[in-house]
Amino acid sequence: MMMIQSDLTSQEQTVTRKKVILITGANGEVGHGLIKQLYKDPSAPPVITLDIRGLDEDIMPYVDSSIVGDILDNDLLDNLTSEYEIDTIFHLAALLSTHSEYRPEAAHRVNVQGTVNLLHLAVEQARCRDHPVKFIYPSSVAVYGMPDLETKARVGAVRENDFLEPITMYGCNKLYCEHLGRYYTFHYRQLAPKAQESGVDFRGVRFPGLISATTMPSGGTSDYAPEMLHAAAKGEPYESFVRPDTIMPFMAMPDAIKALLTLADAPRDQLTRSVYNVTSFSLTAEQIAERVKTFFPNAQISYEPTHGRQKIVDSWPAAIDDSTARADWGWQPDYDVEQAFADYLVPTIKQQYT
Ligand code: AKB
Repeated sequence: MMMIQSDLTSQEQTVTRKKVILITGANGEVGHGLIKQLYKDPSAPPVITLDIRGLDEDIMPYVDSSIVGDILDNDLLDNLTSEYEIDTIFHLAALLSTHSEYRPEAAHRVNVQGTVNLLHLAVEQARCRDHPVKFIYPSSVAVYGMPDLETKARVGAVRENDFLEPITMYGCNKLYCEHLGRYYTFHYRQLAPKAQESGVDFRGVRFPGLISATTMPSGGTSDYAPEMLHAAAKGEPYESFVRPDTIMPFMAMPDAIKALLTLADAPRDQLTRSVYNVTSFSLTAEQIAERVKTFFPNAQISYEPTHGRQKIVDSWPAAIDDSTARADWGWQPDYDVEQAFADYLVPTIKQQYT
């Protein structure tokens, strides 16, 4: 990718700003894992975080500074530009699928306008530092919309360009933002008299449902899987809001962090797409319950499907095909379903609740 033109005077360019990685929505479950992993990497620039909620106390020692604020606050984002040289943005802030259905317009503001604001920040940063800014974006299996259960069962793993008719606000937001990322990277201001690249190097992954042993998701529709496990570990009964035969793809949290970091490190010229599927294993709700009961034999799991959330998970594919990520940047998960439960989820969760 070419170098970015700079409008700054040489005097302005000599003002040194601290080189950092910015993580938005850092106090969510992906953010926590990502921060800890980046902290272990001596070659990674320090991390600054931006979240509407304060960062949890136990994560504070791993970051350079944590800003409490809104990605819709443009003044705040402008201040970041003047203070920091942002090398990479992990834009994790979003309202998840269930929350977004209750507040669709708010979801659009946060998920779409928030992303536009961060993309604009990346353009400004790239100009100031005369170097591209990596923009790492977690998209979701929610961008897909399977027309019916028969098709879902018949087609199995879907590829990146198939069935892109999401039925949720969140899915629509994620799909549109994937396109925005591609636009900013390859077509930004294409009619300007002096064509100039934006300097945004956008890379996205479409995550399946994520299961973390240490944090609970909030506001998602794939949440029944982690909720089932955490309830069993705490000795509490759990009522699943989807049918036992409901199937979708999942991944253990450490693999989600691995996917973000591996994609961020991949050489640009090896990437053939802006957004890649990544996945690990597909299970029905009943198969998850059976695994949970293997490790927590007293778990009480029942099923009380709610029409709306059931319909959302039914619209997501049973599996996603991540062969392009495997071919382009060597993606492969560390945890298959056996390892995810036996080596990561169960031991970590037992430690947490005892
Ligand atoms: C959600 O349920 O909204 C998320 C997702 C599948 O992206 N976990």
